[in-house]
Amino acid sequence: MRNQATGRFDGFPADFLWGCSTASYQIEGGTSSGGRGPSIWDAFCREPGRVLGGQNGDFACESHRRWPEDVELLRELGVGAYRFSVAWPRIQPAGRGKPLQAGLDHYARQADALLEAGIEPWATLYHWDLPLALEEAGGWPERETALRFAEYADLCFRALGGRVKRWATLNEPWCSAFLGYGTGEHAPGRRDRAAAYRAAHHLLLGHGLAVRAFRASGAGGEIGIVINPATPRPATARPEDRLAAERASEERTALWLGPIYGGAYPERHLAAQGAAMPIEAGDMAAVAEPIDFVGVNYYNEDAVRAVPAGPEAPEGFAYAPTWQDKTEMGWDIEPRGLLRVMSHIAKTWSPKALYVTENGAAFRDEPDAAGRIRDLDRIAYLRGHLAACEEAVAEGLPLRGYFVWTLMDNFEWAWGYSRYFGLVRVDQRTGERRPKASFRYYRDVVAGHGL
Ligand code: IFM
Repeated sequence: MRNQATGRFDGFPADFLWGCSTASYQIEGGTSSGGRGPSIWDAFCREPGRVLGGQNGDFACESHRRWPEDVELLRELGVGAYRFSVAWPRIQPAGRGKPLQAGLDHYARQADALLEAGIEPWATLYHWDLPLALEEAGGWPERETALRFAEYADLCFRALGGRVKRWATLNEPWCSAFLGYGTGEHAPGRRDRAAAYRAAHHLLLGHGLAVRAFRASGAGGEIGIVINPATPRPATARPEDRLAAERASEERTALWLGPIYGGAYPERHLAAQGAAMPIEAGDMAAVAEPIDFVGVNYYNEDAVRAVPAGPEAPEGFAYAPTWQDKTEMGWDIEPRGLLRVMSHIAKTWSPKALYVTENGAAFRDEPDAAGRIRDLDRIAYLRGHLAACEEAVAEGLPLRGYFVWTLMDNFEWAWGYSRYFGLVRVDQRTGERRPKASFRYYRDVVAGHGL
């Protein structure tokens, strides 16, 4: 809040939530335990050349077995919330039908332990591990997948709703649609831009139907969606670059929040891309079911300039070189971009609440002679982004919480185990967890309720 007398930031509101995020396939391992069925990531990892070093999530951080250790780490960190995802193939191995009790029990036990530790469980229903059987039936480009997702979500609300009070339907549906079906960098690895747009619509439809099921279940609590929006800045102050920057944000931002809040897709974007959405009667009303919050996953900000529209640049923009330092992912470090993207969302769609549901950075993390990791670059990254959160709150944006990505080093998708985002190092051979300096830094932030 901003102090009325001094005009300065006066601290985060008392109920501001500090948390940490993870995702099922990235940490759980135990891919055939408890009757879990195969997911698109299990299959994708086995295709040569898809994942660096041919690695996979079979072992990961072994959290399916070692989750009590994770809860202990979270307790030590002092966070108020833990955002994890439910693996759909643990609940419905083939993506449909009767739920597996072992799968539901697993998440119920974890949620109970979190509650007992004073940590609120935040469950994401879909963080990319689609049951393989559904992909074999066509995957997200098919409407059926949206219907199956809503059914699975309903099972989760009814079984876990007494314990879990905050739900996110999807994590970064842009990645599921465009990296999964457009560029093929992610599972299932298809390269078909038209299919990516069909997937986008069905992801949103699944989201909306799940929100409806949540309200009907009477579970109580809140539900929202987690996106990875982008508002690239114009490379220069030229009006054409400003317009190019606006166009460049649509695929990551308005394509998702436009239908959710306004019931319509950004027509200019669809026309420029020659994309057609497979909309059926009633779909847009379902997609626009009111939600309680928008989760913002933010890592970096790009700069764009206007170029002549053509096959390589259908929307007439291109990414421009920048001056910023980069993380190990090659992503620009630009904390103020977090403020800009949240301001844009707040001004354009007025969500009831915003949460930073992921923010963090990959660095090399070389241990010193004693095996300690003094990851000062990660600490600087977090400090910069927390300062942007302070500013967001001071400006009156409805920012209600912040979650670090991520608790521990894990399977970074197509990068395998080569990119470390964790506050805790995980020994890939033994699964042993060892907190880094950034873990202690974030513990201080949480203890001091801010920077
Ligand atoms: O690891 C991912 C996560 O699964 C989704 N958001 C971005 C993270 C870093 O790439």
